[in-house]
Amino acid sequence: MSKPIAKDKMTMDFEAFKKEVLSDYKLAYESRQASLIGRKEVLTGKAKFGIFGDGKEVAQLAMAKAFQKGDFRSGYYRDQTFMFATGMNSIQNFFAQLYAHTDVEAEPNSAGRSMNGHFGSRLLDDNGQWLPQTDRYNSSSDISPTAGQMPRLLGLALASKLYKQNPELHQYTDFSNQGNEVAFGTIGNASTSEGGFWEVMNAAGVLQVPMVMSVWDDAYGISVPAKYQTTKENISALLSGFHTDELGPGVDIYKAKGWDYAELCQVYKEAVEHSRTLHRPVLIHVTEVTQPQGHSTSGSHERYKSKERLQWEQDFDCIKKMREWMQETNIATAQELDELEKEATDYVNQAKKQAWEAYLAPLKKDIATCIQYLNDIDHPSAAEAVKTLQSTKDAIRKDIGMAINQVLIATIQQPSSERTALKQFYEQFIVDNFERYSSHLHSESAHRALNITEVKPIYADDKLVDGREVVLACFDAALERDPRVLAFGEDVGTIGDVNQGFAGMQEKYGEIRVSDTGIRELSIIGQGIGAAMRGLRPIAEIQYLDYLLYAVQIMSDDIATMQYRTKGGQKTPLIIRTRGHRLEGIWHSGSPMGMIINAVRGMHVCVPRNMTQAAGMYNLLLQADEPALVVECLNGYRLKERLPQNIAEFTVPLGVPETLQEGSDVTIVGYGSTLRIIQDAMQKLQQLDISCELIDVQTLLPFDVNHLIVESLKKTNKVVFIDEDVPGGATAYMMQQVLEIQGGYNYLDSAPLTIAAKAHRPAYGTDGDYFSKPNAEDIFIAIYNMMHQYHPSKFPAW
Ligand SMILES: Cc1ncc(C[n+]2csc(CCOP(=O)(O)OP(=O)(O)O)c2C)c(N)n1
Ligand SMILES: [Mg+2]
Repeated sequence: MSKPIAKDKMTMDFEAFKKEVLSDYKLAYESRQASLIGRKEVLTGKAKFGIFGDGKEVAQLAMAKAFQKGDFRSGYYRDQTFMFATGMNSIQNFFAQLYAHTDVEAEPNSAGRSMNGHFGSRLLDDNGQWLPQTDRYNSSSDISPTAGQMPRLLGLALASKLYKQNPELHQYTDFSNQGNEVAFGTIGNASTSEGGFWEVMNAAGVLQVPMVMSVWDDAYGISVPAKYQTTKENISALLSGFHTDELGPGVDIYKAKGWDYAELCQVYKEAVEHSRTLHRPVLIHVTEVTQPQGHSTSGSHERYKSKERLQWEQDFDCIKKMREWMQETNIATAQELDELEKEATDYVNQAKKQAWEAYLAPLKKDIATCIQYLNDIDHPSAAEAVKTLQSTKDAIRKDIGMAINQVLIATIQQPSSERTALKQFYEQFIVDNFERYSSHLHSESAHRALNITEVKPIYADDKLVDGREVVLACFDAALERDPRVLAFGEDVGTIGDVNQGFAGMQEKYGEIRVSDTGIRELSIIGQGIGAAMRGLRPIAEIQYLDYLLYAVQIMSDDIATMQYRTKGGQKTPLIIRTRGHRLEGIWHSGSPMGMIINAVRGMHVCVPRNMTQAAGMYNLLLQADEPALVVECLNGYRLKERLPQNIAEFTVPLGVPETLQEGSDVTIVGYGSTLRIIQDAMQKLQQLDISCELIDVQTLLPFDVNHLIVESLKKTNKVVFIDEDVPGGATAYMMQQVLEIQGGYNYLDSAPLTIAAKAHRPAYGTDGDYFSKPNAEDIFIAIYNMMHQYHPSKFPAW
């Protein structure tokens, strides 16, 4: 009796299996068509640049099968098939991105801001609040720097470990099902040459996190073959020492061929299950991958690939091989497949057409409106502009901007109500395009940092403690209050950081929340980025400001662009803590603030002068949903401060300078450790009856949002900007803000001045420091000379 049932079941299973395989094949074929057609769209001028996932289709089908709801992807520009297979992108979305359609519904990855192939899912709702993650597939948003996806990937995987191992986090079911989620990384073979790849693989092995790293190995990185990229031309062979063995758990290595559907499905199933259940990182080396159209639309691969290689790529094309396999195993006939391919091609052409029409529709509307305004203007330039707009094929917004501007210039001497109407239309056009192309540099949610209210510190008595005890009390309160808060970095765990700001915290809150990391600044920050994207509140510590440079790349490329490049679709409210400005020597007393603030627009940069201000900023940032860097003063931990009674609640608002001393002759603007040196100089100046007003900017980004500094200039009519950065660094930035943005030049009676460190790094020793950085004597002389020039009879030459 059981036999026929089994046979039926087999037949049913076969039918289901066939259906699944055919549906996979169809999707792979559609994806291939999207690549082929996409390239044509670029070459015919409808899109500017194209980079496609052809050759990588079949492996991505297998990866998608193992991808579950709640999981995350952190990948790169070849992953279109995976995005289609998981439904995170449609083919129409794909073309919308190719055309740079700025509508977020049409192009959910980046609202037209990123070039094609830069994927990402919407993690936030329209108000910037987290959407649930466990009920859907998730992809972090791609960036172009090769291996730039790696640091973030580590954090996405680490979050699962944190959610699993800390029972207090089990309540956050929108973010994790007790840590059951896997973070999937993808990377090209050549990009594994980057340091960040190796750093993250090692860190993943140390941390033992559920991370599945796929390498799409097509043996090239643009034109450069594997022999110049990878020792022995084999990344999995190189990584074999990472494999779990008798020495301990590591990163388990799998291999599969990029054209072998059955093998890929099997390997992905096994590897992902292994990673998910054991929380073990794995790497899947997908070999024998091709690039049918070469690297991108920028050039052809015939220039650098041999005839043999090109022939091999044709023979081992994954779609061709999958088709052959389906025929050989009687899954489908040639006729069935031909039909399916035709359907797929039609479908893609249709999607392309719809995407193009949807992209053009608002443009056409804007052009029609613009023409209406132009037609109202009685001037030859307007008729000319209309003609140009009408004859330009697929005119874009740039054409509108140029046309209107041209007419406004030509009619500048002929005011009319029609010209005013055109000008108003132009002004609205600028506003609309600001929204399209420049919104969301920062969070625009209700929780943005500038929305968090100030709570002043309250003091019970005048008792003084070491500065480090103030930040320690603040961190203790934060860890106590919110299980999502965690801190990590070099020496942060056992000893509670090199300056004891976390002393005893690991003992109190456990290793899962306060932990030591390896010496790997880039991935410490990456750990924070990914964890913050999954709803946690990490404080990632970089031991000294001088070593932040290792992480500035990822801060700049990933953190600072995240809100912007997704038009508010993703955020990473990570706090980076470090200390700088002053200790000893070339690599322990740097203050490269100009470099930093210019690299991380999109983040906040706080420069608290003491530990109380720092604590107030941490308290504020922990309530906000934005990423920030806090640079504490290295020489401030043992200086005495009062401990606020409301250490857990008080906040220091961002972008609000504080006047530390009032004065009438000169306004001095500075921050951080330098303020104490300035105060020394001010005492000397006071002896000669020069009264200085000292302002601490407190945060460089944002900078004096209420324009308080210019109010001081109105009184003193003179201004000096002082810090320990190189000349023309952050002092130049502060000067631009005050003189240009705040209109401070209107109130000046003498040339503005910047006083900075020497252009070199600070030399070692007390004298090295004295002659490298602005000292009280330098500051005195510079300001005295300013006063001499202003009033030579009262202040004779120095
Ligand atoms: C840091 C950085 N350097 C250089 C580039 C330019 N670039 C873009 S893709 C690429 C080659 C990447 O090759 P591979 O990792 O093998 O990926 P594939 O394109 O072959 O899939 C290069 C050099 C870049 N985007 N980022
Ligand atoms: Mg490659």
